[in-house]
Amino acid sequence: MTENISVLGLGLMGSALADALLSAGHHVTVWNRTPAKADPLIAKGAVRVATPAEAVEASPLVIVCLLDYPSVYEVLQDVSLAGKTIANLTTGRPSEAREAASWAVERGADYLDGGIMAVPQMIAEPGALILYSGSRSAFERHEQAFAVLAEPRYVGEDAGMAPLLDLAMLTGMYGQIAGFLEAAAMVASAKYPLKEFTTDLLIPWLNAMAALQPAWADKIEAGDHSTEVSNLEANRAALENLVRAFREQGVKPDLLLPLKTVIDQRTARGLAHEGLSGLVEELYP
Ligand code: FVH
Repeated sequence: MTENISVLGLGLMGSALADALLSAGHHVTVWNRTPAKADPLIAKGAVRVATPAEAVEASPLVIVCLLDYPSVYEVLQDVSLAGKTIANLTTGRPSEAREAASWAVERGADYLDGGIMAVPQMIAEPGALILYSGSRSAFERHEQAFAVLAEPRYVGEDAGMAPLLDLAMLTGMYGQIAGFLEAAAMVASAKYPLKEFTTDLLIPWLNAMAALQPAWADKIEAGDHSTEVSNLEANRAALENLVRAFREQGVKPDLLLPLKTVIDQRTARGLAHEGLSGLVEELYP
């Protein structure tokens, strides 16, 4: 079904979202602080308006994709939002999303927050995911339009949940990148072919290890950190060995050291018999 949809913010991501909506046949109205960024979209049939108020007025669904939350308030502060659905896909913290939800609801809008798990080039391609939280009825009303952009996944009424899960996924990604970079430094220091190591050895190993994580999740939820795989004492020794090996190889183990610190901390509490899943308990103040 063709919908009228407005997009506020035509940076790299906002432009990709508007482009996907146009390609799917929707009537797209666009606004951007720097108007010229709309030119390629106008050539594809989008309607450019001069103010955010005109953009909001034009459509029941308003997708916002700006730099940050302060810019969202700057753009929408004097605009009537009554009766509109605001889908704010700007990246932010859970607290910012909850605040924005209250702010929008006070002004008579339905509010959805979103976490985009994709880069602009992935929009409308398989593998792209957007998490949504906030008004369930707004999500259900516009789910088909959202599906044009990426797989839409609704994660709950708490508007903060999509950004929270977005940040958690990024955390997993950065952990994986940190592990890769340390491993790469070690392998390169020995002049072993890095690409071959990465594809033939590291990736299959990481995939095998990732397959254990659902069982760890069960343990964390149950507060049961018993293990029949390898306890913290063994992992403490393994990390000690790794750190020494890195230094002997002339590589700094800086991305690995925080993990060793937390293992040492947990072990010092007399919990060396536990598995690695118990480390999560050390992360709450
Ligand atoms: N690009 C990506 O890969 C990531 C993927 C995950 C999600 N992020 C988030 O998406 C938001 C927008 O990101 P972007 O890539 O489109 O960013 P830019 O190309 O830098 O565009 C920024 C837009 O925001 C406008 N803007 C900035 N400040 C203001 C302001 N004070 N008032 C009005 N508009 C403002 C800017 O306008 P202009 O500079 O073109 O005039 C752009 O439209 C972001 O939250 C990412 O974290 C993308």
